[in-house]
Amino acid sequence: MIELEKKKERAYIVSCFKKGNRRDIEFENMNEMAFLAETAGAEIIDKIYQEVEKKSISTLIGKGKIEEIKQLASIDKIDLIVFDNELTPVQMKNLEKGLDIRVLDRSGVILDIFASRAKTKQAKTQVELAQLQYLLPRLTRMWTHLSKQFGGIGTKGPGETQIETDRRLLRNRIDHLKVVLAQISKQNEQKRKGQSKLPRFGLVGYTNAGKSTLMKLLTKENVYIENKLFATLDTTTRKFELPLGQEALLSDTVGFIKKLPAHLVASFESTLAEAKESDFLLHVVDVSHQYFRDHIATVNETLERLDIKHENNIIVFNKIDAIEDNDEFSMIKEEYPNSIFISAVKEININQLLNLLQNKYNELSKDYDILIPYTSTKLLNSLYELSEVIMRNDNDEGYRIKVRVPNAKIGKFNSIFKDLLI
Ligand SMILES: Nc1nc2c(ncn2[C@@H]2O[C@H](COP(=O)(O)OP(=O)(O)OP(=O)(O)O)[C@@H](O)[C@H]2O)c(=O)[nH]1
Ligand SMILES: [Mg+2]
Repeated sequence: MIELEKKKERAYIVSCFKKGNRRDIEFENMNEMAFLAETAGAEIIDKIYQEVEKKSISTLIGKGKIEEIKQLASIDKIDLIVFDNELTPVQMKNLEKGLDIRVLDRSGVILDIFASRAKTKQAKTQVELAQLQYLLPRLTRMWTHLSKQFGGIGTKGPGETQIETDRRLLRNRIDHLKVVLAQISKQNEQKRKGQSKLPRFGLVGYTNAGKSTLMKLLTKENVYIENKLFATLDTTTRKFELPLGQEALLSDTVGFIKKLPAHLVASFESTLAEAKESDFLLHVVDVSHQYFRDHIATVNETLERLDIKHENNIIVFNKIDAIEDNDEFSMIKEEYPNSIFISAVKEININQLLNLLQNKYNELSKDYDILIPYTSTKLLNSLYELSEVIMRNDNDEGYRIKVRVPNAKIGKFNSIFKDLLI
């Protein structure tokens, strides 16, 4: 019911913010909301905002504004009003009643886009879970809708008992989906454990920053790229080659956005597990975007919410081909001296990026536990050659050793010690 139709719906974007807030930022948020709504299939006819001292608990915007929007909307033949605010179930219900038009909020639109993009079982389950959690407190409103739609005698809407029953059904479904997701993430974890011990680089960043474009360029794999928000939902991991010839893994992940619904973040946690387990994260930023600094902050906040460390990330500023102002560009370079500036589309500075990855690769190392039987003592020499011994414990079976192997030596290390790992 919160899905948009296939045909383009004519929509207004409405935003309500406190007097004294920075208007340019609020307008940018509205632009982003419009881009989201367009991605979901709407045609944006106008953007309307109201600055208030205090947002109304029951209707968000004032009564007069509701009346004004209602009149404009009837002239413009508007099908849908999208609020760039998080609406409470009560506000949504009252706004729909007052405006007499369907109302969606930011979360509703994002969920809708995710629902239409989800392809794998994991993504579909994650989206359904987030949708149901969003729907649960709004159930009464949905029922009011239905009874209106099929209006007439005997369809005055279900009584409280019916709604309670439906709530219970929804809760059951939610519990079931959680179990399914836990199973999938366990399977994935198993799969990753069995995967190669190659070092893994993860791409994270704001939606539309160019993560998948970079992924495609480095791995030569065909990945989905689009100038729309949330082109990528599932994490994909592919091999790529470093300048000195070693192989490493690169993971492309779902992009982030401001005010991402909490349920969605929570349910995508397992998709992002791969990013979490990366040895090194590249934070891709669209530097040609006027508000890229806000994007960086949002991505870092989201990573924190997901308990993913970001202090050591390298920022990769992408789309330098699209920067028009050279002075501005010089300033940004000074502001972020440890970053790298590339264009994934025009293939500028890609070697520089690869060299950086090579250096990181050389720095990276992994810990292993190994048991060398006393009959194979001669292996100790190679072990010391290839790794750093962190702990050694001699017991009945042999030498139990914890070692740190630099990734550059993992290949050789594995070829000798693979069968002795514990
Ligand atoms: N001008 C320019 N455009 C780029 C560059 N890299 C990517 N783009 C464009 O930016 C848009 C988004 O690219 P994607 O690679 O899909 O971005 P993403 O970060 O994977 O986006 P999501 O999957 O939605 O999070 C596409 O239209 C790309 O062609 C670049 O270096 N320069
Ligand atoms: Mg992508």
